[in-house]
Amino acid sequence: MIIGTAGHIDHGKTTLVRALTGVETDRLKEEKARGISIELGYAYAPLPNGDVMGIIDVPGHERFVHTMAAGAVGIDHALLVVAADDGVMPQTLEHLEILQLLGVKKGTVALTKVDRVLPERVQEVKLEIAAILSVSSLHDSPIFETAASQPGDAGVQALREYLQVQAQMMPARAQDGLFRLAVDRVFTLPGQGTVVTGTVFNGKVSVGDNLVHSGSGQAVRVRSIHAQNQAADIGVAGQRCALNLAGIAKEDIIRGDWIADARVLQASDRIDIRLHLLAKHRPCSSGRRCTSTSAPSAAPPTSHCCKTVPMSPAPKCPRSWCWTTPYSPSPVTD
Ligand SMILES: Nc1nc2c(ncn2[C@@H]2O[C@H](COP(=O)(O)OP(=O)(O)OP(=O)(O)O)[C@@H](O)[C@H]2O)c(=O)[nH]1
Ligand SMILES: [Mg+2]
Repeated sequence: MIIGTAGHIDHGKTTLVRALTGVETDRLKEEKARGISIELGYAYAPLPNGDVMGIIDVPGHERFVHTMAAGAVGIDHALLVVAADDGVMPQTLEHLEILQLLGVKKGTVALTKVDRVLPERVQEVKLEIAAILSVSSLHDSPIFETAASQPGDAGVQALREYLQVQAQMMPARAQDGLFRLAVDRVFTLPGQGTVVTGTVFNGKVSVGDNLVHSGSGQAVRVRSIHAQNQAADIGVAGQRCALNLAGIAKEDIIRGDWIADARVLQASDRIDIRLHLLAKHRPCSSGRRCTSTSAPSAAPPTSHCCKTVPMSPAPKCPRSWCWTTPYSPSPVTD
């Protein structure tokens, strides 16, 4: 099972991952200096049944939301982190929406920093969390109270055991279908060449396979594989894999590219799109339709910008964006 963290900046995601796995996922000098996560972090923990559970730690800063989205692609289980002192904040909501857009249906909530607040505040934030989850695909998620910076915290222990059970109960993903891996990192290993890492969406890959890079159309050959952080002969759907590739330079690949079976990467002159509106939408006086992210009762209002959708035969819209942000002094609501 691949778990992805989510949640507002400084709410304790990286601290919690460290407490759960013993792995420090903030590796960059800049991350250590600034005390915030900037890049995706990866931690792996063995399961009692011999499998490996992977955790992707995402940054919470609003400027790195695209990095969070890249990390959340392909995860099986979300670990939504909410700090008991702050409560639900803008990126709590934004990350939750991204998880829904990506179709993540399973999750767990860690209510962190409970050592910093009184019990009444814990109950208050639990209500906020229940309210935002109730209108989301993660409405069944249990909430664990944690104080991850305290050694041997009972909440972290209970959360670890719960996640382990979830991981062991998760049915294996089907391995049929054509192989494709979504790249979230690319680097060069001295003496080995280009390595990409990412989650396998479909199918399986073996050492020696010939694949194609989506961005350039270049053919690549798989020299070696690491699956769930261990050397392997094959990588299968649902695993995080690192592929050492021959035939392509690091500079040719960027996050978001695919490494896939050539039959997946067919050009087409038409696409089907299914649009998913995040919040209820309503017609407004200008003839546009704006989405209005009205927050559930116990939750604070959301801050989110939504693109306007001109509805035919609506008059031309003077603005291309509609902001409904109750955090701003004078929100535009129509
Ligand atoms: N008292 C207390 N402090 C905590 C707890 N969890 C995290 N912290 C502190 O909160 C600060 C932020 O923690 P991080 O784990 O870096 O937060 P983050 O969510 O990973 O932050 P970004 O990745 O930048 O979004 C650090 O100083 C932690 O030591 C906790 O349970 N209790
Ligand atoms: Mg972090």
